[in-house]
Amino acid sequence: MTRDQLRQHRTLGSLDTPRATHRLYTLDKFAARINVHHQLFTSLNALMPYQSTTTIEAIAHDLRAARRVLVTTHAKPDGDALGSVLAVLRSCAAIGVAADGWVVGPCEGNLRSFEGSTLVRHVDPRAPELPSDDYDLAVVVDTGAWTQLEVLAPWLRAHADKVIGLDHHARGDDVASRRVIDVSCGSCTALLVRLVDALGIDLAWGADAHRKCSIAEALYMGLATDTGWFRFQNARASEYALAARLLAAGVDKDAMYQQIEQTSRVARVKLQARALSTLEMVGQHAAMMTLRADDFVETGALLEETAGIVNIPMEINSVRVCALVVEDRAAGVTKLSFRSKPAGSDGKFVDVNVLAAPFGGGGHVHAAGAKQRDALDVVVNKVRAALA
Ligand SMILES: [Mn+2]
Repeated sequence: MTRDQLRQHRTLGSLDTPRATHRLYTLDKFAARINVHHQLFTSLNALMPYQSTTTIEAIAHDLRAARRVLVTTHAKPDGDALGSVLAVLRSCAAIGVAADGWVVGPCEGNLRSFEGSTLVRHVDPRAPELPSDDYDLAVVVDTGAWTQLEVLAPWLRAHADKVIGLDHHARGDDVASRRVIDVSCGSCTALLVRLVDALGIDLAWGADAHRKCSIAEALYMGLATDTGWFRFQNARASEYALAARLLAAGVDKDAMYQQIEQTSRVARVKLQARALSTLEMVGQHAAMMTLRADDFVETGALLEETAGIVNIPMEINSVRVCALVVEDRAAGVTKLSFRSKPAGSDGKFVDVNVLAAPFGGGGHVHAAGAKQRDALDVVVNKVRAALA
């Protein structure tokens, strides 16, 4: 069990929302047609449901006509976000349009290793270097939420007329008035393959002698990671069909799996052992684990290496909900992570967003977190009581 369960929760969260009504969409088109004052249009746009306002073909046309393109995605990019950025950058290169990636970090090194010679600027959010005005088009992929764009949000607001969006999430803001949103895509890259096709580019474009750095590889990185390597609900026939196309285009799936998923340090696996040694069942359906500050000192693991550990007790048949309590001595807080399984055959599940609320936290139905000022042992007792 690794980070991919986290990805599953995010993806499931985006799939369970019904599509917005069609009525407001027509209003959006009406507003555009009568060319209302820009500010009015912007405020109308903010009220618009998060759904497509243009077509892949129109975006392909915009890309061909562009002089210099900025490509970005949500901060702390995951495999789908970075894969989407790389796929658009390589597509621009294939049609001879200059393009730069601008990504707000941090981004895991195992993902960055797929960049090859494709230029991606990793912006440090604490000391951000911002883009110049020398872009006539900006493409935002795998998000449409202002908060996720962090330090790049002001630049995108200032260049709103140049921004187009491609996303597969159900919720988003008015980052891109021209956008294509398809929640039926298992990854953003599953949407982007239509753009690559519309541009008439070979999926193997960019491949080196070792089959690396192609558009297909970038698309597969997003597809494989967002579907939990084709195990989650969002891996449907269309995702397998796309995988087949990408493998036929030369993707080395076994090398990619190793390069993305099997990169833990020894210290991280030892930290995992520490967590597991504290595993406690609370009743039949809840599990709790604890990591003390000393566990990090003694294993040499970093705080960020706890990612995914909370999910391990999900392997237990009866477990429906898990909690991981982590002592962060440097920050003087105790961190809580909660996860739950989707509804089983009896239709029952635990809403961890509700569970985290009394701890001053929240999140999603199946993934939530919180921070407490109390000492570890006090928090552990509170969590045990909440799970009982
Ligand atoms: Mn995604």
